[in-house]
Amino acid sequence: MKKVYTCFCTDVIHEGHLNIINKAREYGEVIVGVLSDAAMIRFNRFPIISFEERMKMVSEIEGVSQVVVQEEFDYDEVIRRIRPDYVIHGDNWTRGFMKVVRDRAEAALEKYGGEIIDVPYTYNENVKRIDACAREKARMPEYRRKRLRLLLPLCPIVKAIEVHSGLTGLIAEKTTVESDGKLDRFDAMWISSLCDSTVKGKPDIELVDITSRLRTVDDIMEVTTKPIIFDGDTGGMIEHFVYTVRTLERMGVSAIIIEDKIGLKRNSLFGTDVEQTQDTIEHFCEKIAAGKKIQLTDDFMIIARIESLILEQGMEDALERARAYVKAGADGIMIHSRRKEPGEILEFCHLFRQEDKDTPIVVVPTSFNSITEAELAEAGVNIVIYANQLTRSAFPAMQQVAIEILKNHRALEVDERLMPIKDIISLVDEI
Ligand code: SPV
Ligand code: MG
Repeated sequence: MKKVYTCFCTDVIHEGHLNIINKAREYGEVIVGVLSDAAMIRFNRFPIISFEERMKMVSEIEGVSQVVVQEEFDYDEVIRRIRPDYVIHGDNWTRGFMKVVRDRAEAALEKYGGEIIDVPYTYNENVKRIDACAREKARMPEYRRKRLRLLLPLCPIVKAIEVHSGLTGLIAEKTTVESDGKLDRFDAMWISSLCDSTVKGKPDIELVDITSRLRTVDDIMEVTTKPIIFDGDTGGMIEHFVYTVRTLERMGVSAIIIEDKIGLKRNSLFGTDVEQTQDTIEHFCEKIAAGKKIQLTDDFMIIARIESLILEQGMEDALERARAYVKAGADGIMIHSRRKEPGEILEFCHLFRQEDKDTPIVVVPTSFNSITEAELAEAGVNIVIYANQLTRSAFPAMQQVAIEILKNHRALEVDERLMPIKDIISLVDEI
């Protein structure tokens, strides 16, 4: 009997899945792969029920003769392992980012004469509703909050990009590329104080108040599912910080990063060009501990950001602070630098990792931007944040268009560079 393989990446079996099974049965014995939690978490189909429950659910479908685990989003490994004669899938994978997965499966099958069967994708009202329901659940605070913690051990390095609106949130959520024959996406989002302030035309000095910052968080949350890392600036007064932690945790934000500065905060990239004061170790530890104590779940992370290198206080000061902040309960350490070369960041990572193998390290390579994700991962970094690139790319593009409209007294000349009207009006999905 021929072997027919399909993979389910779902929490609910609907008629589309049954249709695939029935079609598969016409070709031979049906083997269904259940996508692992790790692959589901990374590729945005956040599992709502456990892996064991999904295995059981699939094994109970009539006509399924075997259930196996598919570890990777890609089919290569599972094809090599079970050598199916056919791989059957909805034809939705002939388009969009899934096409890469299909092409790779096809290449793996071709090696021994296996074939792909594309079945017309079932997309009726009922299936749409079930799909929307699963997507909505993934947006709920209890699911999205823990996603950063879950991702950390699963990713070689968690990649976060700056977002400051629903639209930039959608870019972070949806952008997918094929790189080195594999799909790649951002894993998380960073709500930068610099960009959240800049888009409001305000300086990055903790002037945009927390109510306004939370409004931005809410706009982003409404249209995304990826975990959010919130730039909490200094965290403010301890008495206020505990309220911020509670609110962010309740909303479903995954982490806050607070920096060890006090008084009027200026952006770190000014370094010592402006007056900035570093907090004492004791006071900052008190803030971290107060935040940890107030949390209601184990999901939310408080990450301590060390400004010693920015403020030229030396490596030993940075390490001493890292030790103290971890002891006070910090769930991660962010080390920042404004040097062009990554030397001091790598040195910190090397020394910190000698004494602490586990605490996640976060870096923001804005200045030292030649370093690659692989090099950072190799140095023991767990989260890389691209902290301001979307804002910095949008502003010059908008400014140039404004200049040219003024120069030409009309918009014809800029039109070529603009997104077509038909694309912008359908950019955002309606619910
Ligand atoms: C931000 O993005 O607001 C940051 C990172 O805090 S930096 O601008 O490099 O200080
Ligand atoms: Mg900031």
